[in-house]
Amino acid sequence: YSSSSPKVGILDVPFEKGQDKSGVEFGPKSIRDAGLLQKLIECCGITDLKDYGEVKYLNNCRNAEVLNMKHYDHVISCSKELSEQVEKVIRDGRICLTLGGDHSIGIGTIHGHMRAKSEDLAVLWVDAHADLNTNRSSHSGNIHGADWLQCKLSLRNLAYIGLRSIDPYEHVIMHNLGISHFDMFDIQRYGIDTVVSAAIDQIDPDHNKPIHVSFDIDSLDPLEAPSTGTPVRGGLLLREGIHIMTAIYKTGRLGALDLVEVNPKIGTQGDVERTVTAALHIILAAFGENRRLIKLESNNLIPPT
Ligand code: B3U
Ligand code: MN
Ligand code: MN
Repeated sequence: YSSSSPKVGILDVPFEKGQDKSGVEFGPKSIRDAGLLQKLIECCGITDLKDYGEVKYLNNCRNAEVLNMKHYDHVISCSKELSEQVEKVIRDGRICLTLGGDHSIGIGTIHGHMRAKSEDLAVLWVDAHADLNTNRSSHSGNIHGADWLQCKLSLRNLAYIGLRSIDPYEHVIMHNLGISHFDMFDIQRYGIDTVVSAAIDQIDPDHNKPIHVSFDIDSLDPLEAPSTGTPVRGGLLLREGIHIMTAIYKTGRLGALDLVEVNPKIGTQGDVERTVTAALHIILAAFGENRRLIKLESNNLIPPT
């Protein structure tokens, strides 16, 4: 992988209408307040970092309604605007880092990434949940758990890591359509290193596609990341999450990263801090935390006398 640092663009999407709990709209601010921008510069050696600020949308789809999809109008209005912004960031030659917000924002980020680069995008969805429901199958009616099947992404280009809470319908879809998935059992059995390589090989067999990682913080174990709307026990260690992102960094083909579902209104102050720092480490790993610097510095090491 190259030792020159990538150009990065950051977008905030304080969107919460894809689920029921308030607070997830403060996710972006909490991650920034923990020093994200400065750490990208200091720990990852990023020299060209552009802050695109907050994605604001007008709800101009007010009569759009779908049975059993809560706030469908907001979700599509926001997704459209977000898609355009992501497309712009990537066309500027930058890796797009999007801070959520709930996971319904993955609709817009993937759409924008496909428009900027190619429809032949490799998507890694790191999550405790499959987020595969449609309006007909969803029990909750929450779009963070639903409905982006409709976009043009080939399901062969999608793989999941970290699954452990899947609805019956999602299970059927995943198996019938043959979507690659690596659940906690696979991680326990084969180890995270083997699992990430297998996932990348599945979605990008020739190792030439742009990669989109949509990282739901609830993929991590609640001991690592308690401040999130739908925690599920028995999840990834932070160390494993970092390993996934380091493997992605090493491909040199990361095109966009979403970090979603950090909710700083859930839990104690300690819980929030733990969750936010976990999110930070995940992001920094994707941009080569320590890796590049270690390489650079080791070239200049002065041998001890
Ligand atoms: N599958 C359930 C639960 C869920 C999905 N994503 C999250 N929770 N975060 C649903 O609501 O569709
Ligand atoms: Mn999710
Ligand atoms: Mn989830």
